[in-house]
Amino acid sequence: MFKKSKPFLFNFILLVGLFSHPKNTIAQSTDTPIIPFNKGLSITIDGNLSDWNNQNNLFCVNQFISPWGNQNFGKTIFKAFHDGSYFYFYFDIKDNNMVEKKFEKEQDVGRGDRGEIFLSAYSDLREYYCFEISPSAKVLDYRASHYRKFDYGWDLESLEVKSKINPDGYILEGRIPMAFIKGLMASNSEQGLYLGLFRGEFDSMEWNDKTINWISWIRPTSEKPDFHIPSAFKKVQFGQ
Ligand SMILES: [Ca+2]
Ligand SMILES: [Ca+2]
Repeated sequence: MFKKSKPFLFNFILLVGLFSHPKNTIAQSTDTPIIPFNKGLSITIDGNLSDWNNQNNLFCVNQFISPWGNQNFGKTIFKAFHDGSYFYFYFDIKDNNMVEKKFEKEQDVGRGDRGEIFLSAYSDLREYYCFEISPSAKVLDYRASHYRKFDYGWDLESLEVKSKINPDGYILEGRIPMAFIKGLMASNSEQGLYLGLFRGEFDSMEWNDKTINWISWIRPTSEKPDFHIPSAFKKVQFGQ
């Protein structure tokens, strides 16, 4: 009796698995996600996302994880596309306690809440670029090479980003010229880049390893929090 019911149960579990999370699998998928090409979209970089409404053909990450910490963090959504001229993106981050250090130098961004985009042409991170953006759209951008060699003097002047702070979180909306991204892709032969999407979630100005929550779109293979390693990146391709 039990033996007979097994195939049914197995099929049922398969079906439930297939259909229970249809929109949440982009980061877990073994396929290479595509940043779609959209020509007709008119996006204004102003921190207001109404211009993204009703757009279905987007790269969308709506399930982030805390690989080393508390899963009880605010909903985090990242969406993006490109139009050949710019890579457009936004983070929509729920956060009831926004922490941001007074901005005196770029590295102050690293002392508080932020969304982060890392890009590399190389799976071994011999060279990669990081954009860390605070709730008030202050930017810490730098060039890096594995392992943790940071050149904070590097800036992407053409990065545009605006934010909107709401009572329950913040929105970061921005664009990066495709000329920069194509320049990176030109240095490999893969027509894609390795992408890191992260959040630093703080609840206090004090640096406290127990309460800072490091959030990612994929799970890096590291026992301690670290986004500056190859397994924190996942390959994506840019649609034609
Ligand atoms: Ca907008
Ligand atoms: Ca926070």
